[in-house]
Amino acid sequence: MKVLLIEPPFYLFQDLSQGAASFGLAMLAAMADREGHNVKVYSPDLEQTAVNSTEDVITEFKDTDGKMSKVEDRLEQILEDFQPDVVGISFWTARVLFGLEMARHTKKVLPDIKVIAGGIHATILPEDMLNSGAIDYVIRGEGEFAFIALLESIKKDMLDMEVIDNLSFINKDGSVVHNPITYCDDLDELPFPGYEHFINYDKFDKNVFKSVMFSRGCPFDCNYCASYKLWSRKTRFHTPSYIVRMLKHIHQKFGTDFFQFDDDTFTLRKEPVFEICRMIKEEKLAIKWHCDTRVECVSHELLAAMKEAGLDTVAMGGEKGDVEVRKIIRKTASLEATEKAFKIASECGVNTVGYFMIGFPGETYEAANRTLDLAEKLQPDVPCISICIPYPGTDSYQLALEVGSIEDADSIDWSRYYHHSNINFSGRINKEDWAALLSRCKEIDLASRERRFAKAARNISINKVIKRYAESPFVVFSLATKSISLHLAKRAAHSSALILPEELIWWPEKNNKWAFSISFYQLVY
Ligand code: B12
Ligand code: SF4
Repeated sequence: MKVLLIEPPFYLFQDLSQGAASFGLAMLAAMADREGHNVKVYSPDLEQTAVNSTEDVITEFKDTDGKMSKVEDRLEQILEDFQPDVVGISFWTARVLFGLEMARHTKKVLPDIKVIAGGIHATILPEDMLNSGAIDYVIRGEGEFAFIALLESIKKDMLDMEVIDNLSFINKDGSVVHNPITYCDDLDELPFPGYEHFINYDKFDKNVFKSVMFSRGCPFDCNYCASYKLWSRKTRFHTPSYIVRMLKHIHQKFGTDFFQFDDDTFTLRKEPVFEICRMIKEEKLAIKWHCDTRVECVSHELLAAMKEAGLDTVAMGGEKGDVEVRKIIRKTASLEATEKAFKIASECGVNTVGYFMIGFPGETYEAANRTLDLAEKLQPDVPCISICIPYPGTDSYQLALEVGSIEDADSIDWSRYYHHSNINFSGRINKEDWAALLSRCKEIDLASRERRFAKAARNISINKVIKRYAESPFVVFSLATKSISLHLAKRAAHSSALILPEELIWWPEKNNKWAFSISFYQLVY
């Protein structure tokens, strides 16, 4: 069968580039391909990024008024050329409205087509998807095996819907049926991500194929997190050998030399991470990488080994400076342990990203300020300060209902559900204090940029710049001019240029052109 997978647009409407191709869709594409299906993946955000960052212009798809018609024209063109039998769409909360638009448009162009929804938002609110009228089936949770089973079933006219795990569908009597959820026990059974199925993939930056995962599932239970809805709280792991073979495969096939481990807590088990590091060195893989973990899951010995194997940046949660709020969000690590972890990382020469959040439902101005004190104290290279958004399926969503910062669940604009969206869900912080907090966040970000700038200036090597120039002259030229002018402008005006493209740090003003700055720091790292 012909299968078209779609990642609905999101960054495109914010004037931002997307830094990574969807790992989830790359996995589904590889699975479908292994089963003999003809599969393509369409990502408007990545095509737009290719438009922005190369001179080899594909087409300009974005409407200036933020509407979808150009994306839809492009979709129509793909549907007519490819004539898929099935379309699968990935739904994260912030992409929901655009995803449903694309589903509707697909059905308009090819009325008999089956449209399948998957991803975190579809997993949590399958009824919303099915009742939209644009979606025929929902796959909840882990998608790979359920998706293949569903494709086979569609081929056979859906005679066996009851036995497809993870499937939600509307029964003949109009009721919604949810089949039980199961997970893959042996992750090594999965193929490597099929990034080559992305339309126009050869025009993308080599490092958008950076997403990889060593484990699935996180045993912790932070109150704002929805990850367990997708993977459960049981953690499953690949073998180190699978991971190193996968890194090597992507490195050789696409030239990717910067990877990002998308695990919730990469160093949950230390021994296999030591093993991965040992194997990367043994294979002489010339790569750098980033991972996310928790402060209680690192040690000096481990970070030193990871650094030797190419670790560039470790991201850890500083989260909250207020001890009471830490209890509410269920952060078990002490503030001392948090400080120690950041200290160890910088002793090992590893760059750090610190995640912090303000605006929890029920949080006071004073408590939020204590978080900003912590961000200043820890001094990570990148302080990534987010606004707490109560995602559906989380306890913080329930708290937001309780404090009245969400009044009517039906009227929520999901397209504003991203951590840089300027919505105050605290229910306790008034407008003036909120504005003061945001302005302090900007100050903290600005100070961190100056630190990074100084660090980069200390480490600058002409060889590095020449190497980057040889790889991509256009990108380096535009980064250099943008960075210098932005830096000067910021120094002069303390403007709100607060964002790095990769980490998407801080973004209160929508469509703010300055928001997408690329610092000089990235030229030399
Ligand atoms: C890496 C990551 C990012 C990267 C994305 C890089 C990339 N490759 O796309 C970055 C940093 C850019 C990012 C951004 C955001 N992220 Co994020 N991110 C993740 C993270 C850690 C891993 C995602 C991933 O690749 N998973 C691995 C793949 C295999 O999983 P998957 O894509 O979900 O796909 C599987 C299933 O969902 C399903 N599936 C998915 N699509 C489909 C489609 C069909 C048809 C089918 C059948 C099945 C199916 O099958 C797949 C294979 O099993 C997850 C947490 C997690 N561990 O999953 C959070 C997570 C997805 N992110 C989250 C959030 C909130 C965001 C942001 C909104 C945050 C922000 N910046 O404000 C943004 C914007 C997201 C958006 N554009 O919609 C939340 C989502 C909550 C929600 N309700 O949407 C999560 C769950 C984190 C959390 N703990 O709560 N993120
Ligand atoms: S550690 Fe990360 S993934 Fe695990 S529950 Fe907390 S926020 Fe979610």
